[in-house]
Amino acid sequence: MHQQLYALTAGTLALLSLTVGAAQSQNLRQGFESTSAETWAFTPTPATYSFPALFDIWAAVPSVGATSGTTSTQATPAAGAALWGMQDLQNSVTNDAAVWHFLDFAPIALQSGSTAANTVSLKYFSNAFDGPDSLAYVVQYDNGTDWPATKTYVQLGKDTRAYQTVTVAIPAGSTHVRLRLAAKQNGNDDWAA
Ligand SMILES: [Ca+2]
Ligand SMILES: [Ca+2]
Repeated sequence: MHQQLYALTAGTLALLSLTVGAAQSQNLRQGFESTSAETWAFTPTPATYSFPALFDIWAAVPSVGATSGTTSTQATPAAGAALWGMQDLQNSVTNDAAVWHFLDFAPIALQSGSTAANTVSLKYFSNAFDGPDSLAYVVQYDNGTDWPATKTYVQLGKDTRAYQTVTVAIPAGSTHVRLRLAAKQNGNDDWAA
């Protein structure tokens, strides 16, 4: 009775997963481990990249950032060995433009009855996002491919230094659910999972 669509994002977002307590319930997840257990398909835009020497990361990685005194905390996976790292997203890949980066999680056809997934959850971590930086998400309940304007998204914490869990209830009667995570951020000294 506690079916949960669980998105666990590491990185700014760390991982996404859909989990449930009861047997036979609908349960999908994505923790960026590149295993068959990661059942919620996603698409990154722009395509993934990782240039650790430049601190430019938009990829599944073991960690992101570095702990430094009281000002910064490295993000390590909330579970497993990988997280989705986000660091200095304004870089040579983006022609030094501050462009939105998206992780789009594919529409999931919801089962009917008591086995249907009824929540979407995600875990995220942020370190020292400043004024112009943003980490946000939106959930849609259809089988579509377009998304609302980014200004309407739910904003996430800018400097959590620990994983936070967001859980969204899926409205009764929904046929599908899909999730978009959005990040716009610059600087080597801020990151997210
Ligand atoms: Ca950089
Ligand atoms: Ca920044």
